[in-house]
Amino acid sequence: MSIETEETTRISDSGISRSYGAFINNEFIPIGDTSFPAFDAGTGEHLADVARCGAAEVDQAVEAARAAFPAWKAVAAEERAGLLLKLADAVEANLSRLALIDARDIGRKVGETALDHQFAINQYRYFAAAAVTHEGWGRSIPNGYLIAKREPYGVCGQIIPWNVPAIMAAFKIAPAVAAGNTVVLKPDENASLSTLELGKLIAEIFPPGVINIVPGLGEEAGAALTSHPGVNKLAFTGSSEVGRIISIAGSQRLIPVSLELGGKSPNIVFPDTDKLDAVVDNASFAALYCNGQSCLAGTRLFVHDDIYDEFMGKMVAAFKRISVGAATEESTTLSGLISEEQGIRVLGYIEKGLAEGAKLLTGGKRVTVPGHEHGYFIEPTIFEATNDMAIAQEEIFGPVLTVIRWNDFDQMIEEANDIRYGLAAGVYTSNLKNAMATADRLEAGSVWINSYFNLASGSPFGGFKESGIGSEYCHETLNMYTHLKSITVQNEPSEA
Ligand code: TXE
Repeated sequence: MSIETEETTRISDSGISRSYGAFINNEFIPIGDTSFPAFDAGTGEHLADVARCGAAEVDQAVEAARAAFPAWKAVAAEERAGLLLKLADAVEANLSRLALIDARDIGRKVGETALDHQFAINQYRYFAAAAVTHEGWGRSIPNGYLIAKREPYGVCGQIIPWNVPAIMAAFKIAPAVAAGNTVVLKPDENASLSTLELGKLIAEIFPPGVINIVPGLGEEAGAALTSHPGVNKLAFTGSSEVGRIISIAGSQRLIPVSLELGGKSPNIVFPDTDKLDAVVDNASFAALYCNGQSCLAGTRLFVHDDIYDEFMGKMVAAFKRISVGAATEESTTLSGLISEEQGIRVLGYIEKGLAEGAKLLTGGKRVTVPGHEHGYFIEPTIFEATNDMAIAQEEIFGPVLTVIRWNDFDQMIEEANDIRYGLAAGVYTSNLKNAMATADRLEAGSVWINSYFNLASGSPFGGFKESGIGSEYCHETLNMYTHLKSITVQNEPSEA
């Protein structure tokens, strides 16, 4: 995908507003006294002011979503699908400017944020198709019929993180509205702009109140949405710690909660692997996509003893070739982290790795990028470690890869599974039997064989263990957004 350089540097051409209020009933309500600034993550330029919504705005948004629900539920699935397709087309028509807004807002390189929006477009299209093929079932019973039908819950309260805002918004909005629900979505306070821009596109396509967006802080707008009595279903992506808070709030109200949480995924290289250079590329991408700020990142690389020296020689050389630079430069391979806070956290883990006795193979330091001093850039880093170390067990969310040697299959599987998370895994081997034996035994929601991040539309995506509850991105996701109701019909009343 080619994005022109001038276009990537001129935020003034991106159509961005100077301020954004809450998006309710297809209108941006005027921003009040309480707002927070959105800055360019690299340069620190003030991009816009965003409403810091509280309980009052959340109330208003939930009210709008409740009012819109009966009519939206009654809309034919084909029509809902048509509107999702229109949204996909609108995002496609705005792709370069949305990618630029994200690149500036969250500091990720513009080629990657463009891919995020492409991924989002695929989501809207996939769930348009799913909307019209999501069917219940029926069968004859003695003297009548049994019908099992799917019905939307009502208002879905959805909370998303900052790392891939375009993908997250699509992951939440597309299945919810495809199934006939209405939505109140809270974007992350570090990454609200492209989601609010999406609101402008939604306003041209969907009836008022079907999709509402309440920007704000987690403990304010997020907490108000989570505990709102008018919300019928909660969906969250973020840290396992906040996921637990949301799960408790949902269970107190006895409403369904789906969660997509953290990860620390194993990426396993067998000694019989073909094309080592390609595997090095895959393993680097697995660790560094999104600058390592991805729940799916393949951050625990298990490399077999027999090929360890050759493979790691190539991995270290590949990491050393990576150019760290500004998000808006096309030559950049790795850009900066979301915030100083995240940067300090990542450097803290690097120090912890050294203190634990892990061997630093490359990287480990902060980098200054001229003109982007506000940003927090960190060299791509590789540690040789053991699985019990904190750097191998905890989600670092930065460009830090932990490598673990293995030579015994059963022990490697045990270590790969010895972690609180279970989101994804990669396996590289030329032997199908190895691949399937490994995939069967891994405790992970997605296993990729001879690839990583291979998310074809419709792949079930969800976590085992503390990585979450529920599957997104697939046809079954619509089950997560619907009740199953049975209607039993008897031809005539039978005598008791
Ligand atoms: O996440 P939070 P943070 C992991 C990753 C990262 C760490 C912290 O390890 O370093 O989490 O990131 C909202 N009630 N992931 O602090 O706090 C918040 O406003 C309701 C993995 O950014 O979980 C935001 O919209 N909502 C992850 C969202 O929750 C609350 C992606 C996520 O924020 C809330 C991001 C509350 N009490 C981080 N507190 C993944 N699974 O991809 C916060 N929020």
